[in-house]
Amino acid sequence: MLTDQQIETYRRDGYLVIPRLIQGDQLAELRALTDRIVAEARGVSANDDLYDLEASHSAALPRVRRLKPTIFKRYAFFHGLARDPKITSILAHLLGPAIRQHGGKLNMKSAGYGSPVEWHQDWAFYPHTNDDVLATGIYLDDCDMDNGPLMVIPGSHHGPTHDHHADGRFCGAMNPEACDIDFDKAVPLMGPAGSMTIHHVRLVHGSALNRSNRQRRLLLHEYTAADAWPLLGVANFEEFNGRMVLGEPTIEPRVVAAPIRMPLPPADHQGSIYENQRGTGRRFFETYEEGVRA
Ligand SMILES: O=C(O)CCC(=O)C(=O)O
Repeated sequence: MLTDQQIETYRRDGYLVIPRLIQGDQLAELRALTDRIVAEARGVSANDDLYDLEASHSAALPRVRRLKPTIFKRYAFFHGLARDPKITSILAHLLGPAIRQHGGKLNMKSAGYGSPVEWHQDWAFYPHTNDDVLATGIYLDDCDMDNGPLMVIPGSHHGPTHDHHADGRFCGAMNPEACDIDFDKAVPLMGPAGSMTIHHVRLVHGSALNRSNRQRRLLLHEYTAADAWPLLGVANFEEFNGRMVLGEPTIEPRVVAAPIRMPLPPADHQGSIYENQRGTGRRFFETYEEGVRA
């Protein structure tokens, strides 16, 4: 349950942190399953529909940057966790009684080489007919300032949708120099393992690299009110409705004015956010490739 004050804070600032939501056996299983899937990347030599690999990955020394949305189809545990009433009962306060999972992924940010994610708004990737859309993030590890917490710009979800294009193509990252945002106001979302972050789909956010010797894994779930329909279309209606996590679907999308830019034409390196953001030639956060060391 959320208090009225938490709901008000979310509406005003665009984010919340719920400490220790996932605990005990459930957290242990989440961590053990993730370890197992990452270990199975040994022998995998290129990105596929499950693994997004670090540039420094090799089949002998597996380095996974992200587990892709296919985890929700392949593993009953991930499928079930996205629908867990502990989560959906909280979301009902923010999105209403009917909710659909849009997508999700598990970002790794490993010790020693975990990549940063440049500033962006999720809305630039998947605009909908209304913006009752958000993402939750469950930390698999204790997260503090040193291992790359999710960073947000409070209140930025009330502002414009920023340009996420470079050289005429979608690149999945804002140009920090071309927008009117004071990045010194960024707030880190931290907490012990099992804590859940919530951020509004239009909130500006990103994360620095992991400078610690501890990993920082974050399981992201994207959710929409059931009457928020994706402007890029519904390819498979049965699959679309199969992603309902609470309440009943509708064929009457609700349309509310919100600033929109389409993520088109697609990125040169179309793929995960890391691939999209590659090669824009502009970086806010330092990367290990550039020689930064913890
Ligand atoms: O993993 C992170 O710290 C940021 C994730 C994120 O914003 C994304 O993947 O869209």
